[in-house]
Amino acid sequence: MRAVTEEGVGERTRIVLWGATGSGKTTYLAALPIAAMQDSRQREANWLILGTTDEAARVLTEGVSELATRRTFPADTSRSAHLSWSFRGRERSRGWHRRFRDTSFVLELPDTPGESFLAEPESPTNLEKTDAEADDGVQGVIYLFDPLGDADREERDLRRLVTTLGGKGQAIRAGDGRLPHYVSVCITKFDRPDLFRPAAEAGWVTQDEDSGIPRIPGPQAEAYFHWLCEGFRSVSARLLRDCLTTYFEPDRISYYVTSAIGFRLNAQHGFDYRNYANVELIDGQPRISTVPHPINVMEPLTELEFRIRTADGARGRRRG
Ligand SMILES: Nc1nc2c(ncn2[C@@H]2O[C@H](COP(=O)(O)OP(=O)(O)O)[C@@H](O)[C@H]2O)c(=O)[nH]1
Ligand SMILES: [Mg+2]
Repeated sequence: MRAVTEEGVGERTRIVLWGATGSGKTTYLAALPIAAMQDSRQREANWLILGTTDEAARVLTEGVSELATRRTFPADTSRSAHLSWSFRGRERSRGWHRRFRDTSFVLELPDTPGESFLAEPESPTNLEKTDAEADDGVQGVIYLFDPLGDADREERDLRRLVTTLGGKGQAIRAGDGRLPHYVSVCITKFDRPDLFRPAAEAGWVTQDEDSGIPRIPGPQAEAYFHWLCEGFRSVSARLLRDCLTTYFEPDRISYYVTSAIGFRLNAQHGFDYRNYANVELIDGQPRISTVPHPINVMEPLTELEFRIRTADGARGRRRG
């Protein structure tokens, strides 16, 4: 993968990747090129993903080889500088006609100085210091929510996103004057048995006709998110859910049930309910059992870009 510094990046749709420490950001990034290849096969799309700096290019290539070749999770990147990746693609347009369109956008991982989860919620973070830069021109958010994560920390982290996007004043004014950004909420780690089993038992899961690979279809993903927040775990994430719908327009939020690595599949690439856990411990280290088959990794991103681009006058309003 080549590292380039692209010109004109500021003119393209800007999307930030956000989520508390451990929610799965680095793993999601590493799965993106793999998901892009899947997308190429399934939708005749064609994607080129480039790091906009050497460091960003390195994070991407190393992530992919860790996930796909070494079958381990990418190393901790919680102390990284602001990184961004440029996406250029040719995809088949939605609808019955066979047309292709070129698309391009930038995905950014904001400065995460230690993602200081030990810091007091009130203490200023470096993220807040960069408010002005971070807000400027960002139109979309990929927000990763780990249902098994620490709900309090996740809520704090979501508030930081609101502050970063809107500046302190706007965050406080919110209420009815919500932030204009489009959001894809990705509920991560769907493959984990401690998440998948209860979801299946509660009737959320359906299976793909051909492969049998489990999914929670788009229209149910939002209800599933609410179900998770209502106390799927001992600590409820209701505050987090309320924060999301208070500060963002509910009709600009889409929900996806995501797994960066997918389920363990059998030799026929099918799903087996008796043996689907895709992470095993080998010498005490987690190892991914079968080649990753990401679930809902590209979709939240390409559909977010599509929603932003087709929103009537959205760009004009933001720029104006
Ligand atoms: N089973 C499973 N575990 C995941 C997945 N994504 C992340 N993880 C786990 O969550 C940990 C933290 O993920 P990471 O991407 O480093 O989170 P970050 O701190 O937001 O960058 C990883 O080391 C994995 O153990 C996934 O799709 N499936
Ligand atoms: Mg990370």
